[in-house]
Amino acid sequence: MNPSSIPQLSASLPGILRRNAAPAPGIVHLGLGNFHRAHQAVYTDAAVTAAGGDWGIIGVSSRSSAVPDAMHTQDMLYTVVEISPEGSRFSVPRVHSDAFTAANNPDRVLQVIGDAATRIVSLTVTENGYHYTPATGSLNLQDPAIRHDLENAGTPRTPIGQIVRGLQHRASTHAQPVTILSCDNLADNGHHTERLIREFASQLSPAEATETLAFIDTCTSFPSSMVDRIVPATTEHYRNLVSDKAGYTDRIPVPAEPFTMWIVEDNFIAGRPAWEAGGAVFSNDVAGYEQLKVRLLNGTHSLIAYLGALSGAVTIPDSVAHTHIELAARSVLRNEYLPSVSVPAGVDIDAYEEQLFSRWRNTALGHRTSQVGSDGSVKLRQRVPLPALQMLETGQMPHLLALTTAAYLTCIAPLNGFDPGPQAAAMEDPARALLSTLAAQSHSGPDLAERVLAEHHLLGEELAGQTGFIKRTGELIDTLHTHGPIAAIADAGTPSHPYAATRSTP
Ligand code: CS2
Repeated sequence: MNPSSIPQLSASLPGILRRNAAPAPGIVHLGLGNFHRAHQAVYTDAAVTAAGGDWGIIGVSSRSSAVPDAMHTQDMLYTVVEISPEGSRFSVPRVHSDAFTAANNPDRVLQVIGDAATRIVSLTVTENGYHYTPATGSLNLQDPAIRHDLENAGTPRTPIGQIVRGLQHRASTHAQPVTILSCDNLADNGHHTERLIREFASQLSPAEATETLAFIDTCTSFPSSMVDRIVPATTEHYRNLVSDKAGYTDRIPVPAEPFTMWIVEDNFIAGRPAWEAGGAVFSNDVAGYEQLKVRLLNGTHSLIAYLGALSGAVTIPDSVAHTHIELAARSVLRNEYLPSVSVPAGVDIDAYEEQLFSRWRNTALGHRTSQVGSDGSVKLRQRVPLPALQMLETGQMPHLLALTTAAYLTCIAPLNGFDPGPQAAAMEDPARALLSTLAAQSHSGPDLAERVLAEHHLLGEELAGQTGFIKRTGELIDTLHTHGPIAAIADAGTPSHPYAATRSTP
């Protein structure tokens, strides 16, 4: 077909939409990225199809207007492209009633969060979007963006600032209740978000703080939720796939794996969509599922990403195809993450592990090591310290958690003269500048590990005092620099690995 004759995605294309219009808005979602559009939006679409309700989503993008602009030219539509080695499946959710960019319309953010019709404010802003201090878990009051939001009531830039300013608006007008729903990979994400919101509110003038905190006490709820779906970045490949196979052009398709999971605490003060219609599970054991996911999936994912990047692997499937990386991943998952998790009733760990490896091997998806490896300074804080501390307390050295940290630092903050390769160079990280400075001042791996973990508390205060772990991380940084990932995996003592016999012990 001549490309110019392919129609653009719109509501008038026959046969692709399940309803005539998006529902009236009831949800404001902060973070209009791919993950939201392939996860909560899909569940909401199923919920509204099954049970109706005014649960349309107003999507708010933080700074970029690319997605809102494209959505407006496509009748608020986009395609979810489910990718598996067997082929691709296309679907078009119709749940977004509007979309805009916060940076261009800061007062509109406050207006929509403050609107009485809004009953849920949900967030997928990544670990980095919460502006907390990894060392303490508290709101980072030194962060210029948080300072800006405390000083400028009408133009908040951070999600926490936007929510608190929106809640102030609600408190002073109609005082209708609203649920704040974090959908990010943070342990105990409901409580974590509530804590940061309360910390921000406490910094307001005494009268404002009292009123806002009283509103938070009585008119908000903060359910925790565990979200799971591997959603890579959109590339030209997916745009071409949609125009070739679905027969229309879409500027913003979202690739996603077929697997999807959502475990939610049923604590919605102002009602919620029937997300169970899309397969969401309402459970009182969200914490168990979160631990399972953040540690076994996300934690192991980080190791795969960093070792992969250092081995030249562009994608996660390329990385786990290296036998030594697969063995290291299995070992960290089983021997170092799993012992720290209270496995929820009914979860079969053998099946869960196999399912993870088959998801990671999805070569068709092209999930990049540089994407998973980005923002490690905030991600590892969620993944590594608690399981590591638990092992250290019982006298065991978590060699592979030390290797995860060492591989991260080797990618982001290599010692002088070492080139970790293009995948590592493509990783973004809010701590990159600081860590590079520390690396430039360091003369060895142990020196770098000491500066980063003991002096700067990158993985929290408790781990900062664990000299054995810090030393082990430093030794592994040196091994990675001088002998590469295979030797470092052997050095970390991956069981059943042919190099394991040569490992050093603490
Ligand atoms: C990944 C996650 O980027 C990362 O750190 O571990 O984005 C992961 O793909 C999702 O959490 C899967 O649900």
